[in-house]
Amino acid sequence: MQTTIDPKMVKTSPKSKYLRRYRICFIIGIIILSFQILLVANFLSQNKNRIEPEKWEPSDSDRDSGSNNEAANSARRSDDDETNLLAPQTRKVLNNSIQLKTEDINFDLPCLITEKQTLSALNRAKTQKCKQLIANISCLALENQLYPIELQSSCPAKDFRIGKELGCFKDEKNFRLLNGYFGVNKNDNSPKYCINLCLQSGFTYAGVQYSQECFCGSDEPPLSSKIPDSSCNMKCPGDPHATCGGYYTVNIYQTGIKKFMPQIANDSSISNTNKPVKIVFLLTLNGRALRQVKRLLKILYHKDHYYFIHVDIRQDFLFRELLALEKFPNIHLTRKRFATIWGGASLLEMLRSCMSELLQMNWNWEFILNLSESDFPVKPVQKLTRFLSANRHSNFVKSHGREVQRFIQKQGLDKTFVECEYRMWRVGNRKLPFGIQIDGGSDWIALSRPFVSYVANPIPDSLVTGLLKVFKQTLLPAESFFHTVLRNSKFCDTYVDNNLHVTNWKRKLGCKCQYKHVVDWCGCSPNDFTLEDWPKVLNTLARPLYFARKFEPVINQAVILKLELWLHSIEKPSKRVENLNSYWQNVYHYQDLGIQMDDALKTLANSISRKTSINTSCPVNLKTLSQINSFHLNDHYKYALFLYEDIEVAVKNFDKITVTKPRPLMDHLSFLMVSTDYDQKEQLSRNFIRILSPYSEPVLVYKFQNLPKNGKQYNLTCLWIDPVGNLRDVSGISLEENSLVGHVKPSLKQPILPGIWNIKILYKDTLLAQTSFPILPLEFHTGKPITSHEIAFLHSGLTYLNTFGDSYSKFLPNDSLKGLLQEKARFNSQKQDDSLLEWIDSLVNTFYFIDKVCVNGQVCEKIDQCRTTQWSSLAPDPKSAISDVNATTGMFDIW
Ligand SMILES: *[C@@H]1O[C@H](CO)[C@@H](O)[C@H](O)[C@H]1NC(C)=O
Ligand SMILES: *[C@@H]1O[C@H](CO)[C@@H](O)[C@H](O)[C@H]1NC(C)=O
Ligand SMILES: *[C@@H]1O[C@H](CO)[C@@H](O)[C@H](O)[C@H]1NC(C)=O
Ligand SMILES: *[C@@H]1O[C@H](CO)[C@@H](O)[C@H](O)[C@H]1NC(C)=O
Ligand SMILES: *[C@@H]1O[C@H](CO)[C@@H](O)[C@H](O)[C@H]1NC(C)=O
Ligand SMILES: *[C@@H]1O[C@H](CO)[C@@H](O)[C@H](O)[C@H]1NC(C)=O
Ligand SMILES: *[C@@H]1O[C@H](CO)[C@@H](O)[C@H](O)[C@H]1NC(C)=O
Ligand SMILES: CC(=O)N[C@H]1CO[C@H](CO)[C@@H](O)[C@@H]1O
Repeated sequence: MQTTIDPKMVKTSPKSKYLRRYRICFIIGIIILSFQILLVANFLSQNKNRIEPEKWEPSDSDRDSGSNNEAANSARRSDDDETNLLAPQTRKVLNNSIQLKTEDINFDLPCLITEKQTLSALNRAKTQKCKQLIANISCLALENQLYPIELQSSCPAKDFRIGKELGCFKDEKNFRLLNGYFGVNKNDNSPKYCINLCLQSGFTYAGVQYSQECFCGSDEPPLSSKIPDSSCNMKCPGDPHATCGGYYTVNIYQTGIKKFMPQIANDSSISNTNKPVKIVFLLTLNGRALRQVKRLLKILYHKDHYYFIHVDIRQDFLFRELLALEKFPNIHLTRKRFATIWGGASLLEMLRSCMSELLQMNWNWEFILNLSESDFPVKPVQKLTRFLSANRHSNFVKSHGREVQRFIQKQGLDKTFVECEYRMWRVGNRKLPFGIQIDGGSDWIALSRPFVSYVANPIPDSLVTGLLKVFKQTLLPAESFFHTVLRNSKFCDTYVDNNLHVTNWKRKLGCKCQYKHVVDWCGCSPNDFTLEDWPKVLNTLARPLYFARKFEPVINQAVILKLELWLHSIEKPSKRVENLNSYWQNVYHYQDLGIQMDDALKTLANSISRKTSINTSCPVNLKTLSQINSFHLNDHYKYALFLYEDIEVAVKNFDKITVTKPRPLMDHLSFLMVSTDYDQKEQLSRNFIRILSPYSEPVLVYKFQNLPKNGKQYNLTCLWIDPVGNLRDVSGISLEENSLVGHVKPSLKQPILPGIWNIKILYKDTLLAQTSFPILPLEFHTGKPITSHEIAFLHSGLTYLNTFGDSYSKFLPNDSLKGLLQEKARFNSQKQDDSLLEWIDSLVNTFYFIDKVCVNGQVCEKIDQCRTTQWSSLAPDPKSAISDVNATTGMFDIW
């Protein structure tokens, strides 16, 4: 058959029957072909779904709670939409035929494992202990020994009984008797299957119809719709002995639960003569934001409440520094500390441990309220106290508010997870126990003492025991364990659907699969509040919301100050408060245990001490480094502060940017820098000091401003040129009106060659700008002075072939220059001892400078005392200083 045909010819010679036949043939051919393409595409996309079931999942399903504000509501909805759009992007195709790397396993597998998810986890886990745990759990699950098959709800349900048959009813297409949920299952549908599904989703009635369909609803079907049983006569695919309705006829059953109605919280503003409740603020802390934690404690503190603090076991800095606060009898740090990862099952273990300790202490609290270092109140604590006093026995949790089956899938509740090596491994699918409702949502909660005693009882009842087994293998257990216990226990009538929090979701930024380094899943994270988000704070005013998150002073401290003033109903401080807009965050402390100081940071710190001793004629001790802090002023990173025994040095980065062609683009460049640890959510690098070593993964961070709004897209090219003049990577930046901030990450092989690297930015073959950055050679390796063996490996970089051809050669050094650079690099790579230090110092001198110096105690001519400066970490910081409780108010004074 001829494959091409000239359509003009067909038209111009309509009489030619022969050609017309060809045309028809051709068209049919095209139709068949496109149909096939469609099929293949469809197959491929389905296949992709099947191979990689990893779905996007809401980390923390906080919704904008109980909003009566239309704008806020629609904002939330569109934020939710973002999440769905995200899913395909975050999927990666897994290798379909996974083979177990048996050579990596030195124990006998307890059973035959064929499940791909398990095999993948077994291959990726590093230690034998973790591999064995994964195998043990997976085999128990396979043998149905891991989870309870069925659990009994103890939420009183009066006349409702699981599986009670109500008979056959007439249904209507446009007016369904059961309209809460609808599902089709061609293989498993049966009354039992459908009842379980509806019960799990919290519905009172389940109905099977047309053999394959399952309907759920909470409204009782009217007796008027009842018809003779013989009208329901279709067989069930999942149970040959049962009938599954018929054509618009439905067999309806009770699921055994009554219609769920969350409690409406009492309004505390209306006459409240209740005795005030005593609250435990359970602070679960991580990180090094000590000054922010103190600021939070200051605003939360009242002598009649309690402050119970869990610090992650790896964070000894925070723990050590906060211990001093135990001089207040109502502040306590637990000594039973856990290492918790995001989404990890250990979180639940930690929370239950804290709760049981709290139950045993002689503190007579009535509520536990969960907070972290990134929360801040949006109402004074007295208001919270009044509110909880009016709602004494209620439990405050926030439900996801979506369709339950969808929630289960998104949240991965139908998967078994195993936690080890600080990771949540997904090992396979599972069935949730029959007989209970599943609920979940936000993991920010306020629970009453009776419920806490029930759920944290050391000898729990069968419901809690069973659910603990399930949630031990659950991703993000704190987001659904308490909800599920609450809904299925005798406390079901105390459920208030409000977690008292407002969360700053910006899913477009926060749902970039944030946590895949610690979980086999995609997670989201809310954004930090900035001044721009202030309207969201104002919105909480008339609503029963008492906290907001997240706040992070290294990102934005201005909003924290504004909030603090707002809470104290003042416009501005009545007196001058020192360093109100400054923030210091510890990076290193000499007493730090466990985590070793970064080798590059230590190398830099030593170089800075050498640099300082040349500059000051003062007899100060620069030998012992005591602390490193990052200093932020007016929400901009300003200095790395190196505090030695009696002197502190403020170090700043030089910006090495040369713009060669300012117009029309580069005059809009607001910054350009190379760093590591880019935070996609906050759109900045968290490596403020910008230290890069042979082991770093550099990123170029850029920001443009006020680009002309002409709808134009600029595709820029970045050349990454190593210290010897080789092109190591080429990456693209695509600039449009709505992508003015961003980052590009080159793929550089480690160890990266130390020395000065260059980046050239091109637009259509024109050099627009360039910048350079240092890869610091190391004086230390894993904490010890580097050996000549390590130097040989680390300081020569990795030699590999260039694959970029000649197209950019005019932007690279010519051969004679390259020869010189290579000679120099070879010479450098052999440097040891003093000559190595000299090389380090010359790089440090090129990229960092000492802007300020102060002394502590020591008297030195012309050098300021640290305490009197406005930048030293020893300068006064009244906003974070905790002194004495004010006897009149029972609280800490603000500053
Ligand atoms: C998939 O895995 C098998 C065995 O582990 C391996 O031989 C094959 O190359 C892999 N295929 C891809 C596309 O990675
Ligand atoms: C796995 O199970 C075996 C046999 O029951 C046991 O000896 C081993 O300690 C378990 N290992 C882990 C890490 O759970
Ligand atoms: C509201 O207050 C009444 C009377 O004090 C109390 O019985 C009821 O349980 C309260 N409601 C909630 C949700 O706590
Ligand atoms: C340190 O010394 C160098 C040259 O010796 C000088 O240029 C620089 O300004 C000095 N810095 C300070 C902070 O004194
Ligand atoms: C820029 O690059 C993107 C993809 O990288 C491409 O879709 C777009 O057409 C390019 N735009 C221009 C103006 O070249
Ligand atoms: C190579 O480049 C250097 C510096 O750009 C220049 O001075 C030199 O003349 C060039 N040599 C050749 C052979 O082009
Ligand atoms: C204690 O608080 C009261 C009321 O706010 C205030 O007037 C007083 O000055 C505070 N006392 C001290 C010692 O600051
Ligand atoms: C249920 C609960 O209390 N959850 C949270 C308590 O606070 C930490 C953060 O510090 C959350 O991650 C928990 O999930």
